[in-house]
Amino acid sequence: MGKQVVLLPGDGVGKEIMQSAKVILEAISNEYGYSFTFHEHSIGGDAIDKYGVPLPQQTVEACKEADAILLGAVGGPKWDNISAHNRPEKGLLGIRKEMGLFANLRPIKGINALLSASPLKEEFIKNSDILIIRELTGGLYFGEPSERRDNGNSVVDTLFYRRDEMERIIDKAFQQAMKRSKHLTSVDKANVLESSRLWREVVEEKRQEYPEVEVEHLLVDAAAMKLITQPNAFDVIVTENLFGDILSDEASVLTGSLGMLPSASMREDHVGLYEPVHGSAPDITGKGIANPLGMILSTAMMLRHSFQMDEAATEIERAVNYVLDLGYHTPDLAKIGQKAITTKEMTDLIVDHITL
Ligand code: GGG
Repeated sequence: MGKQVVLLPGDGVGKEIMQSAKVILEAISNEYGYSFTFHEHSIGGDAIDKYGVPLPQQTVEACKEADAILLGAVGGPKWDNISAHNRPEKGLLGIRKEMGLFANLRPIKGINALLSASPLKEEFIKNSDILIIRELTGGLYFGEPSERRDNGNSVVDTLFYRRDEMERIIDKAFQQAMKRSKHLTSVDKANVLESSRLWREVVEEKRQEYPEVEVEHLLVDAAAMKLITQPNAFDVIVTENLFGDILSDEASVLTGSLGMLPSASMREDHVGLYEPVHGSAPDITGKGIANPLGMILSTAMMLRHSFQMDEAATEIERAVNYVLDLGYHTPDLAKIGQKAITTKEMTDLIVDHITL
């Protein structure tokens, strides 16, 4: 029957890069004999236009039956004036919550061919290899109440976490640190926030179970600075939802473009949701020039984490690096010098270089 993959293209460039993911999976299927069945569903602004809500019930049901989910991007100016509880982003937050996907893994690796695309000095970013683990279903993005008060003149958002929500993400981070260089940086704002003080307590408790892991606590402001001045000082970073969202976008400068970053949203089993870190990029939507590599690398993460197709995943990553080494790039990576190519051209080149 093959692997059942739900595709949620979403909005803006999400639709364009999802096409790239499909083409790559078809190439993998041809080369390796795997079988994938695609089930396309609506989310975000696209779902608001079609069904009046950002996360229709049929999308949730399809995702719950899937072996894995690929998502493009959600949001865009078209839906800016919609009520806060019905925005496109609520679709994305909602599916993460519905599926219990509490751990967002965001690998950030300096790519040799793109060193000159980064505004940072090459010697800082060369060989950088960081895994940011972001808590994904709690914190400010989900806390209630979250509302305007006083005729819109005051506002409340709620930062709420239960201890067990902290324990499971911090445990996941220790597990990942054990598989890598056994160095874990926990990022918080413990000098100000009560939630961060509980976070630190939980990290200190958990580290007793992983005595081999060296643990460092950093305040988020210091971490933000160190990430771009000393990226090689990091290996695995674990942090709560909002800090992780911001720090991983910041870390994208290490790779030259936000368009390069993949992500995996996981729970305890193998089911996961895979999406590029970037959003719907309304400024370039419809031009056919979006960088598909964050989406393609997310597809590789799906093959590895959900389907244990490690060889195929590694082959996609190798093909991406090879094509970049040849000097091809999309316009977001324009600093590397040669003529920029389109989303489709980049995708086709990767396909051409995928071999068994
Ligand atoms: N592919 C990522 C995406 O669409 N991002 C838009 C967004 O809603 N981001 C908020 C978040 O990731 O929590």
